[in-house]
This record gives sequence, structure tokens and C-alpha cells, in this order.
Amino acid sequence: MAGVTQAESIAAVRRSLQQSRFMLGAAAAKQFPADSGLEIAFAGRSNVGKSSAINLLTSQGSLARVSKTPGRTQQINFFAIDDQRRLVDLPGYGFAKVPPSVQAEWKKLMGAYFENRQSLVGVVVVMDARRPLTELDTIMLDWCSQAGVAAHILLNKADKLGRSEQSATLANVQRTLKARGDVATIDVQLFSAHNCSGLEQAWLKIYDWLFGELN
Ligand SMILES: Nc1nc2c(ncn2[C@@H]2O[C@H](COP(=O)(O)OP(=O)(O)OP(=O)(O)O)[C@@H](O)[C@H]2O)c(=O)[nH]1
Ligand SMILES: [Mg+2]
Repeated sequence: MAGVTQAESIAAVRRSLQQSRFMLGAAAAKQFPADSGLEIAFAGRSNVGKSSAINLLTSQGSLARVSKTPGRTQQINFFAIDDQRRLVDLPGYGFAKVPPSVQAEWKKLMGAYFENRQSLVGVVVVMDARRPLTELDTIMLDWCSQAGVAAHILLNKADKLGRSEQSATLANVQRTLKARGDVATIDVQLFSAHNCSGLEQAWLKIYDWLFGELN
């Protein structure tokens, strides 16, 4: 779509995401919706703000359930934007109090999802800006690289950091990604689901993945 301005892209993606509707929650691969069209998944540590980010991006206060109890979302929740596009809220990882049997289920479900999801065009990896790139976050990025899927990191809860801490954190993460050698497929931004900072940049990325020229 040549000639589309950033403001027009943002307005278009915002309007589309507002139409998002809950489709289903899947606890096993056989419940996943048909693997056609385009899909963006939200991954990240438990309690990091995945569901809050989805609610903000879709301008819907309670589309994805925001949990007071970390580790509660143990299924994959699919949201339909339209009949060709979906958002996916993945269960959080790294919550210490989850029993081993639940962790094993998580691994199985996530493995099934990442192994063979043709419609997956990008993963939004939500991290806590105060503690980014934990070991499990790095494993998540490795999964994306192995699956050949682009990743976009949201350094969420940036509202908890001062300005200079925010820029230092962003620079640090950028440096680490560069050292990993996958800057081409992973980018990163500051974000806050509470004060909406970084919202337009995130919308532009989603526009690019779901509505951009190649699609
Ligand atoms: N200060 C601050 N708090 C946030 C932000 N985003 C989310 N939270 C809070 O963090 C907690 C967890 O948010 P959720 O959106 O439920 O996190 P989640 O990653 O979906 O959690 P699980 O589904 O359990 O993995 C809630 O109390 C939110 O209000 C943010 O940008 N800033
Ligand atoms: Mg959640």
C-alpha cells in the first residue's frame, strides 16, 4: 500500500484491532483454530502484562483477562480480529509456584503451538523493563529464531522507571540483541500498558505484520 502515512496506518490498525473478539481458549493442540490467515502471539513471563498489552492495543478494557494471580492463564487464548487475522495470548512462563505437572503441560502446549504454526507471522515478547531478558525470555527468543518468526520486544511497565533508566535499559537490550546476531528479526521498544507510552510504535509493528505490503 504505497503512500500510506504512519498516522493512516495507526488509525487503520487501531480500528481493526477494536473489532477483536474472543474466539476460544485451547488447552491442547487439537483445539487450535484452523491454521490459515495471519496470527500474532503475545509471549512473556507470568505477570509481565501480556493481557494488559492486548487490552490496550485493542482498546478493549477486558478482552484478555488481567490476572491478579500470576500464572493463572494456562491455556492459549485466541482472539479474532477478522476472518483472516488473529491475536493470541500465550500462557506466561517462569512462575515459580506452578507445580511440575502444570509446567510439563505448558511445555507440551507451547511446543505444539510453536512447532508448526504456519499462520504465525510475529511474536510480541513482553518483558518487564525492570528485569528484561531473563533466561526464559532468551529461550523464547531462541524459539522464535528457530521457527523463523520475527519477534518484537515490549519492555513493559516502563512507567516504573525514570527517563534515564528507560534509555539505559533500551540501549542495553539493543546491545545484547546485536551481540546475539538477530537484530534483523528482533526489535525492541519501551512500553507501558498503564500510561500508554509506546502504544503507537507497537501499533505500527502490528500493522506491518498483519496489514503491511507483503500481506
Ligand atoms: N505499573 C504497571 N503495571 C502493569 C503494566 N502492565 C500490567 N501491569 C500489571 O501487572 C499485573 C499483571 O498483568 P497481566 O496483564 O495480567 O499479566 P500477564 O502477563 O497477562 O499475566 P499471566 O496471564 O498470569 O501470565 C496486573 O496487576 C497489571 O495491572 C504496566 O505497564 N505498568
Ligand atoms: Mg495473561
